[in-house]
Amino acid sequence: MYSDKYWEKEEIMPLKEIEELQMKRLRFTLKNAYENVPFYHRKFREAGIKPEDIKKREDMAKVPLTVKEDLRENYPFGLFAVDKKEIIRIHTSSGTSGKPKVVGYTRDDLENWINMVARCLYMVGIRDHDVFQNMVSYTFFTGGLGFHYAAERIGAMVVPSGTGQTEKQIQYMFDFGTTVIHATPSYAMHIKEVAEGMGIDPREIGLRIGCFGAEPWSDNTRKRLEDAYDIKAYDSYGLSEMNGPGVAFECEEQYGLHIWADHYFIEIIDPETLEPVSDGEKGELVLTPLTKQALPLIRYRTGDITYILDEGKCSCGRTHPRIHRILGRSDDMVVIRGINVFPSQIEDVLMRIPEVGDHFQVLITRNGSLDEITVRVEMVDEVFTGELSDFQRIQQKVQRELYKELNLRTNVELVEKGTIERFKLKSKRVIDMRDNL
Ligand code: DLL
Repeated sequence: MYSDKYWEKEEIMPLKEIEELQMKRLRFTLKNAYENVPFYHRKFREAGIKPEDIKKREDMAKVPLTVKEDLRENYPFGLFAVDKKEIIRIHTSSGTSGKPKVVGYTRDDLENWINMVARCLYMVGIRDHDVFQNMVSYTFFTGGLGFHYAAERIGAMVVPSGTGQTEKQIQYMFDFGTTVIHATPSYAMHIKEVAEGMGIDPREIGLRIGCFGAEPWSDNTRKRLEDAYDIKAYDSYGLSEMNGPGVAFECEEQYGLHIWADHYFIEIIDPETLEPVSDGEKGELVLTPLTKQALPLIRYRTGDITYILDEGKCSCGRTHPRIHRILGRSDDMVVIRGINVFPSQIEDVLMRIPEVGDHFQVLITRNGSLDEITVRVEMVDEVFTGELSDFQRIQQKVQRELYKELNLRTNVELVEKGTIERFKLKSKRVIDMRDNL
């Protein structure tokens, strides 16, 4: 611990010093990749560049990008820069198809990662007196062990409960005096529902803080979670290829996520042209780890869409830039009748309508040559009168609100509570049936 307020001194380093440190560390990463990963040696040669050609930030645009497919093609360890005996842990991340992406860590990598996540937890006020219930998968998913070791490092008491057995999880929260929960936002919604089914008001548990991430969610979902549990809910962002969680995290201001610029070189590019966007513009986040020994991915395309908030220094005192919460993944985006739609936009609209319950599903079909989008939502019990006129009123309201946000006509289906699938890890809310028709 650096002081009462910060976990590490780097969190409040003057921006200029961070930038100098970035360039110094970038040289290490580029050299590590070029000298120790044949894939990068070849790519750099083909592009006619050497690590020493990258002297200033702007020079990075000359360096070839790395994509998820590169990891799959070099499965399992082809992009590692160190001997296998230096690797002390691996994790994997599976996409929708094909081989998983395998990521590896040296002892120093793990040490850095633990401290990065500890930084995030300390930043939102988690201390050694807290009881931290870690309700995500502990196996290949980086969220389990990533948070586990960081919370231990802070000195909190960790409850490694994983996912599932939801009723027991709720009982443990009471028995162990849990004060902090970590879950995906969709599982947190599900836990709330299960608690209510047990006749428990989740506000009685005595929680203070919720850390939620690993999938897109919205500000209106945050409000629902904060109200339901009487907590402050923080957005947590990361990806296995960049260690896992701990890449970016909200501070107590809850206004954008600080992204740790001493460990990651940050770029935002236009996903179509692949050129850097202008400052503050929306685009795909591209990251280069600056301290990673085992897996120095260069200009890695995360697929995640966001932008840098240009708000000057944060009142929490941390100097690292802030990104807007992830708007969606470029591969999650659906194009309906020419309009781009992210599931998180739909979620944001639905979660601010009080009559709408916590779960929804989006079905995309094709009727002749026309795309149709159907949003299925559950209603909250209190408004479920069974009267047809109430049904129609709510249906039209949801349709109207969605139209205002998306500029798109949608079919809205109101369904009974419990009809829509619940998720324990990442949710899958969009079912695109156009390819199967
Ligand atoms: O999801 C790491 C993680 C664990 C993050 C626990 C936060 C908490 P992967 O399974 O490799 O790693 O998935 C990474 O999930 O590229 C995003 O598309 C998405 N994602 C992660 N966090 C957020 C978030 C972990 N806060 C992929 N908001 C990323 C939106 C997120 N999307």
